[in-house]
Amino acid sequence: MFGLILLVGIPIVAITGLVSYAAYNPRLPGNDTTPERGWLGFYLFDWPTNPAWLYRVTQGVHVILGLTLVAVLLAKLWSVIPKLFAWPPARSLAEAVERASLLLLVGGVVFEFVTGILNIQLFYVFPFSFYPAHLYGAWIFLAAFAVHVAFKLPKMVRSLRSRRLLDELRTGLDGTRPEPPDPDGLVPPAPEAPTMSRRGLLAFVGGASLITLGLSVGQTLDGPLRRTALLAPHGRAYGPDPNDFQVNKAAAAMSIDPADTGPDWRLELAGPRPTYLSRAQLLAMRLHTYALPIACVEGWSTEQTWTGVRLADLARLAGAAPGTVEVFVESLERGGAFGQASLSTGQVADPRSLLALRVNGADLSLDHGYPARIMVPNAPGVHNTKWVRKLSFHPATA
Ligand SMILES: Nc1nc2c(c(=O)[nH]1)N[C@H]1C(S)=C(S)[C@@H](COP(=O)(O)O)O[C@H]1N2
Ligand SMILES: [Mo]
Repeated sequence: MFGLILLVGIPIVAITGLVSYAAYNPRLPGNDTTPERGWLGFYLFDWPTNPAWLYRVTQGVHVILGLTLVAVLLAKLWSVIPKLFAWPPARSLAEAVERASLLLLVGGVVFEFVTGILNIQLFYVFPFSFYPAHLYGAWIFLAAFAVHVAFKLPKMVRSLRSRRLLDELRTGLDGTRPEPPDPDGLVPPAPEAPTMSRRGLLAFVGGASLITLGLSVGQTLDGPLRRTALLAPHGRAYGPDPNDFQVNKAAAAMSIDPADTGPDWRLELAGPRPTYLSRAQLLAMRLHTYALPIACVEGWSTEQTWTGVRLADLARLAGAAPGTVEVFVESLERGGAFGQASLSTGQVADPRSLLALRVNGADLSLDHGYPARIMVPNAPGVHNTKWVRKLSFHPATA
C-alpha cells in the first residue's frame, strides 16, 4: 500500500519539481548558474505567462504533496528495514545491481526530502547551494526509482492481490496474523504477537499524512486558510495594512541601505536608448493594475493587487521593441543569488508584466521592494525582483 501511494505520489512531486526548473527559464543569462550542468539542465519548454496561477499550483503541489508523503515514506522505509542489515549483501549479479540501485534510491529520496524541507524552513545548514544539489539529487534518485519500480512492480501487484483492502479494514488486532514466510526474508522467522493491526498502521500513517497536509496547505491557498498553516515558517496572520502579507527576505536582511531607496534613487534603463527615471517620473507614466500572485519556490503563495508601469512600455522607452527583447533585472543588492534575474521575451511583452510601484492602493513598503519591483504573471516568486535598480533590455539570446 505504501509503495503504491509513493508510486503515484513521487512522480507527481518529481514532475512538478522539474516543471519548477523550467519555470526559472534556465536558458537565460544568470538564471541557472549550475556549473557543467550539461544534459541535466534538460527541460521541455519556455515557461509561459499564462495562466497566471499555474506556478502557484505546480509549486504548491510540489511542496505540499512532498510534505504529505513524508509519513508514508518513513513507514515504507521502516517496513523494509531488515533489508538494511541483510548479509551477505548480494547473492547474484542481478541482486548486486538491485542493491546498488537501492543505495541511490534510499539515499536519493532521503537527500531530496531533507534538503527540500530544510529549504522551505529557510534553514540553510547544508554546505552547498540548494538549487543545483536538489536538481542533481533528483536525477540520481529518479534513475534509481525507475530501476526499483522495474524490479519491484510485479511483486507489489502480487502483494496487493493477495489481500482484499476491505477485509483488512474489517480486521482488528485480534484477527491480525503475521505474513507467511517470504523469499525476501522480510518476515521474521519467529514473529512476536502483533501489537498493531494492518488497518491500525494504515490509519496511523494516513492520519500523520493528513495532519501534515492540513497544517501546511493553508500557506499555499492563502486567504483565511493561511491561519491554519501551523507548519509554515513565515507566520500565519498579517494585519489589515495593504502591505501586510508575507515577506520573504526583508530589506534589512538583504542589507538594503535605506539611503539607496530615497529621493536620489533612479531606475536605469539600458538599451539602444539608455534612460534614467525617478520614481516620480515612473508614477507619471501610464499605470496599470493587475491582481497577480507571488508564488514562492518554497510553496507559499499569495495574490495581491499591483500597480505599476508595463515592462513593455519601459522597453520602448529604452528604444527596444517588446517581443524581441529579454531583460536582465538587477537590484540594489550587491552580489548574491537573489538580486538579479533574466526575464524572457514573452515575459517582457505580456501586458500584465509590471515594474510595480504600489500594492493594494498603497506605496510598496520597503520590505516588499520599494521603490519598485518586478511582478510577472506565472513567474516563480524569486524572479519578482525587489528594490530594482537597473533593467537591461537586450535582443533575445537565440
Ligand atoms: N532583490 C530581491 N528580490 C527578491 C528577493 C530577494 O531576496 N531579493 N526574494 C524573492 C523571493 S524568493 C520571493 S518569493 C519574492 C517575495 O516577495 P515579498 O517578500 O514581497 O513577498 O521576492 C523575490 N524578490
Ligand atoms: Mo521565493
